[in-house]
Amino acid sequence: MPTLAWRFEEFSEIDSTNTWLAQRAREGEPEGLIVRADYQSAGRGRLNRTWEASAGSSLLCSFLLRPHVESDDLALVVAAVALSTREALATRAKCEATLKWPNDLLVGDRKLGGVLAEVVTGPDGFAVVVGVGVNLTSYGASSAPATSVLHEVGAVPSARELLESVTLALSPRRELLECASGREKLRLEWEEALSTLGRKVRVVRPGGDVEGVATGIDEHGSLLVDVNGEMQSFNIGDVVHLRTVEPS
Ligand code: BT5
Repeated sequence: MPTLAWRFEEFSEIDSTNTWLAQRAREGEPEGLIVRADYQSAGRGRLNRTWEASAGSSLLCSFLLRPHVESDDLALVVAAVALSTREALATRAKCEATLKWPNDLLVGDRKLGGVLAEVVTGPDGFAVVVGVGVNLTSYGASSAPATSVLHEVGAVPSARELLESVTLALSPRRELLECASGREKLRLEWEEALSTLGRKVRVVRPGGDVEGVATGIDEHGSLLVDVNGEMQSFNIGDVVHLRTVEPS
């Protein structure tokens, strides 16, 4: 696959970078467009939740990808972007984050950022719009524990600088999505980066919560949880980290 030609559009204010890019995807925009904004008036999380960030405080961006993957493997697309953001935070900001399945960037148990992937279908097939929010200088009004790069390491790159590093880190991972062996590499890297594994977790689902020990990620990116000795896999849901389980 030839290297992607990334293209950037930037706004001082927008409703949501995901909403804007999804519309462009529907209109047939080719892969590789990236949008970044200083402020979102209607920033979104998953499941109709909101993403709060004051103007200029965060990296708020979305990537338009058109990977040749089955819908089963969409979690790995999220992982490719989350892992690239984590790498960029380490190299550009000296901020070491872990990932929480399925889509959070954490420092300790505090949320530093999140990823929101949405599938768009249009005349040119399907596209995945992957949005990333990272708290740089402040961490919004979240009631859950949150943090920022400034709070963790005392210095911050600009949102644009961090975005350039994420993009650089994403290029090789985007290529890995194209073949089974590449996706397996991503899966292994994701397992390494997930602080969810080896922990007692609660998976919160519409059908009822389940508790167990998170043990791994399967080939499609679903979370494997040992529930009283029975292995169950979850491809959707929120996870609450309960505690670390010592190996016996
Ligand atoms: C996410 O959702 O974590 C995905 C967030 C993706 C945001 C980006 S910003 C650029 C792009 N355009 C968009 O419109 N969205 C994407 P979720 O796992 O549902 O987490 C949402 C929850 O995180 C909220 O309900 C709050 O509890 C919490 N939250 C909101 N703002 C936060 C912040 N700045 N820092 C930490 N936690 C926050």
